Amino acid sequence: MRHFTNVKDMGDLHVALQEALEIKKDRYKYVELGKHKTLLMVFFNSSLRTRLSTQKAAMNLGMNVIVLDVNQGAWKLETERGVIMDGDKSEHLLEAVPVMGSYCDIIGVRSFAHFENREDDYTEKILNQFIQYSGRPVFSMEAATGHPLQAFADLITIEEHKETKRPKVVLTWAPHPKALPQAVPNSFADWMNEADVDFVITHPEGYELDPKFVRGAKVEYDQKKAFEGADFIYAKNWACPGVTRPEDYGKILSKDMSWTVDAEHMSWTNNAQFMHCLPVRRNMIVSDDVIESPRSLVIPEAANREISATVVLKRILEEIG
Ligand code: AN0
Ligand code: CP
Repeated sequence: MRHFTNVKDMGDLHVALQEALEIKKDRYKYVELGKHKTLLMVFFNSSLRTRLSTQKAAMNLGMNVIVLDVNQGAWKLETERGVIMDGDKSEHLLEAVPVMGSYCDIIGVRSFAHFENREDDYTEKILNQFIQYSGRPVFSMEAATGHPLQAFADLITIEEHKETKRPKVVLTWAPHPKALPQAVPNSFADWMNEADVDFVITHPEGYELDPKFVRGAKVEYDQKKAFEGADFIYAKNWACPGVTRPEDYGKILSKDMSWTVDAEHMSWTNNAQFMHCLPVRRNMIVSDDVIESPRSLVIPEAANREISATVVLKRILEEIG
């Protein structure tokens, strides 16, 4: 694997899962692989889990790690070509990216959707500039439309905790005070569609995810019906994806608190286990009692981010030799 931006880069998911479980048993097994190799992590947005778990993964593989928080201490970057740079941006991405590439062997990029222009977000303009101009393998640490390291960790978590061979997995929208990207639900759908699960998506009308990610998944607008028989409830807020009404892209269409996952919602399920990628706003997305219950997987799910990142970095290191 050279770049890692979506589920297709991973190949056979059964093989990927076996590799993940093998690494989980002995996370230093490949500690020689990354010797004298440097990972650069570039953050345009905040992070707790991705920052720590990806650095830990690189250390599991014996790599050196450098981190750049673009908004804290670096020059403000222009991303548009042809702009007369007489504003507050001191440097262009077209110089900054190859310079970053010259100091490392692999680059991880976190760059959320801007919600200004759907086309720019959905063509992954920023991530693709890193792929095109850095000269290095690039992986997504959550880009505009995907968060594949999270979805891979989610898949590992489901594999470890499933109580039936083919569990019913429900992705549910939940309310949130701020407009959030579609990266997490897009990638979750991307991966669940390839996994051995019965996958259902539920959200209020207007929140339809991009068909490129939904593919054949069942969409049920009645949250209660969707939850019936569920083995896993995966909650997440996202802002309007602009599929049915492009002019609504990035807007909050609903803050309907009847979608908040609480004990009553969980009682509609097959004693489901609760998942969320974190960070989560309690009593907006999920009630205190559900997230604290023994059926909540949020902590092991976050812990598996170290494992998904170790597999991804291992595969890239094997490719570059
Ligand atoms: C981000 C999002 O929803 O994409 C990151 C989640 C991993 N969440 C927030 O900005 C709160
Ligand atoms: N789940 C996740 O990616 O968390 P951070 O935003 O804290 O990295």
